[in-house]
Amino acid sequence: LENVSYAYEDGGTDVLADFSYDFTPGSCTAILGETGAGKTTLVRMILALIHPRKGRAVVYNNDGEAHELSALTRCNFVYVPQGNTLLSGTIRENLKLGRLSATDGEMHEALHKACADFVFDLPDGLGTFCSEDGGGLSEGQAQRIAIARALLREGSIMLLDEATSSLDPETEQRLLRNLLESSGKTIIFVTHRLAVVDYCDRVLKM
Ligand code: DUT
Ligand code: MG
Repeated sequence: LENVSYAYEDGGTDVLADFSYDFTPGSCTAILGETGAGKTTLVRMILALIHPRKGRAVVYNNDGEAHELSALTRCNFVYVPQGNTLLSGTIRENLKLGRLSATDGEMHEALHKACADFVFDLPDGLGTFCSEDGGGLSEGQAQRIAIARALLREGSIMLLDEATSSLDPETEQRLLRNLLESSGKTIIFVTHRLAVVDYCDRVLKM
């Protein structure tokens, strides 16, 4: 991101003002900042759901060529949004939204990485039904299934927007360690918890 600015309304105050940051390949960056600081706005800009009013937002391919962020570059990102995003259906059906062809074995692996081993202890396992917005599961359980679903997706850059806010600190740290060890992805991790910073290479305070 090079000197980007963004305001939600014409003439409104800038949420991002002349902001520059370089997320390097393979790094894990923690984004910290109080509520309303602009963390989700930054994530939306990276996903090209909103566009900078000024400045430049690009992603580089393996040949080092810059491509302006757009709907076309979005497929490189794996996004776990803030809030609950499970749909009505079984856990298996929810995970298949990440990768339609995923086998039970691949789903097990993703659930394990996402610290969601509790699924294996449910009487119906992957066939357990959850209602819209994850009903039937605790918030922290739903969050981990949403992360497992994201892990099944392709895309080299993972964006987690407070995707672990309902986990206890130990589980959150274990999950982050799993992500760092196994994925080889670039990780951008929005969090309110300072302790997570120990596991990240870089910290961006908004
Ligand atoms: N804002 C709007 N319209 C929107 C979204 C946000 O005006 O549709 C404002 C509210 C806030 C600022 O932009 O003053 C930044 O919001 P953002 O959602 O980026 O903040 P956050 O850092 O993600 O806050 P939280 O920790 O509460 O998720
Ligand atoms: Mg937010």
